[in-house]
Amino acid sequence: MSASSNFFRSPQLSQDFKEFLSTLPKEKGKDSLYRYHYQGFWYLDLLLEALISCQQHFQAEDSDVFVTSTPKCGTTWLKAIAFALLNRRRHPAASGDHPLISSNPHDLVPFLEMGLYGTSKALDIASFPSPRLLATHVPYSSLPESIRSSGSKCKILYVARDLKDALVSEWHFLARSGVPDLTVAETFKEFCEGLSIYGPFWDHVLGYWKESLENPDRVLFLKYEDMKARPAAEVRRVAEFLGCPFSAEEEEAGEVDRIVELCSFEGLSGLEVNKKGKQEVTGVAIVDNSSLFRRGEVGDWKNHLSPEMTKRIDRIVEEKFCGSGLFL
Ligand code: PAP
Repeated sequence: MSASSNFFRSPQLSQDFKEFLSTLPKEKGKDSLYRYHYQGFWYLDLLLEALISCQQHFQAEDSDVFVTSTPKCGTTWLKAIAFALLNRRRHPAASGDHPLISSNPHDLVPFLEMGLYGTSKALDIASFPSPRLLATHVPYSSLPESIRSSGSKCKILYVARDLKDALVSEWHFLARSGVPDLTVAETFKEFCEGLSIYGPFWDHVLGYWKESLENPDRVLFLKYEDMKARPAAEVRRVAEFLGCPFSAEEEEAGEVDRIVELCSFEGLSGLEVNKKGKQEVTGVAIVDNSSLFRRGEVGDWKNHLSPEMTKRIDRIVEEKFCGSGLFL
């Protein structure tokens, strides 16, 4: 593919950081942008600069809640659910002026590294209400030490998804957002080689999976497919994990179902803000909010991947997950 991407903005990197980048292994993606290998994962330069600054400066608080994922696995959805759960006293799901009705979930739950440490957008952490609700695509092993340290009590929600659906979702998203010549075969190859942004996909998923087994009070591992199959049960699970389980009165009043409905694909994608609004994705690109809501289904990969592709990617994932107890 020869098209140069207009998806990501030209980075304004410092000289010191450029020198540091020159020491890292790099690979050119099919979108013509370089990925840099840092601590075992692949990053675009601007994301990496923000991550390193975040690693050096971010101080977690015990009450912090993080929505984590590798891209296209259900971040927007889980952000909405976490926001609705934590704020339900102030904003009951049925209230006509709920913030999720007028704001995209990404505006309500900013990305830690790009929102707070990115060059293009600096939020003031001091102004965040408690508990602070933030998101990140950063792999577990590269999270700032204050989040991972053994004494930390902050809560981490992680959502994973069938790699095949994530890659098809990523391909559509990039094609729609300014990389129009990208083929699904090119995206497939990049995922298979572990070169997707924040990839390798399987290492990202396994990092959080292992941590969820070792520290189940700290990391809750969710699957997109489970959330689609039984949304109310998964919403209850998230509420319990976050220490805000539904009371008998709330159950009786139907608050669980209201949150499920408010945060559902149909509920969010039909809102004016998500049909017409725009979004600064991780601080590096402006995209239509509608591009974050495509089909919201399980198994759309069947419409795009050949039997050979399916066989190859399933074999890779099976090998990588072998012995972990994880099935996606
Ligand atoms: P991000 O990493 O850019 O934030 P993310 O929200 O993780 O993206 O993933 C987008 C996918 O979630 C899209 O999947 P698709 O391309 O297969 O359709 C999007 O449609 C889906 N999605 C967004 N909101 C919801 C929701 N409320 N319920 C179910 N799926 C959703």
